[in-house]
Amino acid sequence: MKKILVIHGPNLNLLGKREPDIYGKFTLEQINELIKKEAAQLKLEVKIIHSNHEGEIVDTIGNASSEFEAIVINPAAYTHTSVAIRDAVSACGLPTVEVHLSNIYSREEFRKTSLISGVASGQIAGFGIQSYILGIKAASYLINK
Ligand code: CA2
Repeated sequence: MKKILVIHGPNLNLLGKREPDIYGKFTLEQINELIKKEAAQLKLEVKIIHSNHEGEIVDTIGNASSEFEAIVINPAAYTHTSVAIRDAVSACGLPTVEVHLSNIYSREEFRKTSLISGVASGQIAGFGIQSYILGIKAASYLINK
């Protein structure tokens, strides 16, 4: 079975516990259950990791090509700051789908720039937890096309 890697960036472990108006009421654990269900329906194996640490995310992406066929990543705040994650995505050579719960283009100015989008296969933003489901579907499409 083809395997995909889902990466949750910093502070996403707070989902459902703080700021529900912006990010919704679902916890990261609940989102992960939905991701696993969607992946199973698409006949994909999925590994899900969360990290608050930029270097750990860089290492994870750097090692991904030996095990996975695609990446779905919510880089969270690192979206707007991390040249290191951008370079890791670019170097790993895997199709990569960038996802965001919120519409980063309708929020503060600093969120309107994604350093990741230019090296991702595409971006999905603004659909709450559905952004992850759409992201898994996009990864499946990219693997099988
Ligand atoms: O909309 C998204 O998915 C974001 O990637 C979420 C990031 C934010 O920095 C990006 O600009 C957009 C924030 C993730 C932290 O989530 C929290 C959840 C609850 C309480 C506080 C933060």
